[in-house]
Parts: sequence; structure tokens; C-alpha cells
Amino acid sequence: MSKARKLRESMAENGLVHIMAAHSPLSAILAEEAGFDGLWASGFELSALYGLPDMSLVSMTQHLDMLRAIEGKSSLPIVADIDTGYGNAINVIHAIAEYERAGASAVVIEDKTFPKVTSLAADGRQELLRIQEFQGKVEAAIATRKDPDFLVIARTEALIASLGEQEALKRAHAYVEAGADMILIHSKKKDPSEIESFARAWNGDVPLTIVPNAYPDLDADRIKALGSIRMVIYGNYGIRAATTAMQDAFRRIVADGGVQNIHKDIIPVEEVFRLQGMEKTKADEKRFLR
Ligand code: SPV
Ligand code: MG
Repeated sequence: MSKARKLRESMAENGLVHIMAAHSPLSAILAEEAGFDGLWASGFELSALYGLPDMSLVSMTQHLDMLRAIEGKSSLPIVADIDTGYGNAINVIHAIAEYERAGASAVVIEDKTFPKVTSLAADGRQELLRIQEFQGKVEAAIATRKDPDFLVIARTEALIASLGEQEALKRAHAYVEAGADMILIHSKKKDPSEIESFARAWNGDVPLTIVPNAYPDLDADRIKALGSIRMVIYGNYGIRAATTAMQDAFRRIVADGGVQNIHKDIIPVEEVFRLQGMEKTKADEKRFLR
């Protein structure tokens, strides 16, 4: 059974799947050990890893390379954040073939113009494609996938662009008409009211995905109560958690004039060895090095 099939089945069985952002194979390993249902190959996280803003600066090749490395170290399904699909519908055809071959189980493609501006920035320049043009991109994605279980999730940025719920609903319905398997509705409001209102108004034939980055109060119980949401993506928590930990440790080392204190508060190197799979390598050395 493909991982995409498993992802669909776990949505059907559990009602809601929890997808954790991963920006590296190590973060993917940690997400799997923690018990998440899948991984989010986040454009924001990978951009941040390169010290770049999330504005279509990281190339498809860079993103695919990381996705392949992640796929090699995790058995979880990967939901790939392909931003705008790297151009028009022709670029989408190329992207879907590449991402499916790289082992992704789903893609999220958003209705902004290329190059995009990250969604959560205050006063970000947010331009949306014409509905028909984005429908063509969704149709191109559907026509290209080989595995019918591979999920094409259409993301509307209508609320991010402050165009209101009616425009968001209109776009979401148009994208379902084009064949989208799910709709991702995004919001940068600090409270979940906009998302809750959209989710209650949604009467389309496919379920919703959300990314509660800006409105953390919407927990799993509240999401389930809304009924129409089947996937929650924790979109920037991996990179924020890692950055919090490194900022704290690095500052303490400078302040303390050495590592004499910090070493007690971080994992020992043996834990890193475990995550690296050193046990197996040691066994392989015994077996094969002569
Ligand atoms: C990402 O994680 O890259 C996302 C979510 O697309 S957000 O950054 O909130 O737009
Ligand atoms: Mg993104």
C-alpha cells in the first residue's frame, strides 16, 4: 500500500491527521518518534534553514533534495509544500512528476503569483492568480500524478490577501471543481475566528486542511468540533523550537565563558549517536571490515 493511500486511510479512520513540519532528516526522525502522522516539507522552514525569507528564493531542486533526504530517513508520508508550483501549469506538470518520484504523498499548491511572499508577514504583498488560471494548475497536477491516491491539496490565500470569506469560498469551490482532493485555508489572524467561520460555512465535497501558525488556540478538540477539517499542519514549529533551543544554548555558552554549565541541560552525544544509527554502523563494521 502506498504511503499516500495510508495517509488517506488514516484521515478516514482517525478523522484528523497531525502533520509536523520537518526541515531536515533529523527533524523528520524526531517528528516520527514523537508520534506524528506525517511530515510537512515546509517552504518556510527550509527557507529559514538557508537564512532566507520565504519568497520563492529556495529552488525546486533544493527543496526536492531535502525532501529526498527526509524520505530516506522516515517512514511517514510527506506533504510537500510546493508554494505556487514554481511557475505556470507547465511548471506544475514538471513539479508533480518530480515530487511524486521523490516520494511525496501529497502536495499543497497555493493560488498566489510567482514569486510569492510568505503568508504571515505583516503587510506582505499578496497577489492572487485569476481563478481560471489556478484551476488550470490544479487540473495539470491531477492529470500528472501517477498514483490516484497522491493528494493534490489546493490552498487559497484569499483570507491572507484580505479578500474576505466569500472570495475564499468561491475560490475553494472552483478548485474542487478542478479536481482538488482537499482545500487548505490559511489565515494570519491572531485568533481562529476567520478559520472557524470558513470551516462552518464550508459545504464543499472535500475536507479542509489548516495551518494554525498564527492562531495557536485552535487545538485538536476545537478543530474536530468544526467537522470539516481532516488535516492539521504544524507549519513552523520545528524551526522555531530548534531556533529557541540554539539561541538559548549559544547565548549561555558566551555568557558563561564556556560549556561547563550548558552540557548538563542538552542531550548527550550518545543520543545523537542513536539518532544517527551508530549501532547499526558499528555492527556493520564488525561484519564487513576485514
Ligand atoms: C510553510 O510552512 O511553508 C507554510 C505555512 O506554507 S506558512 O509559513 O504559515 O505560510
Ligand atoms: Mg509555505
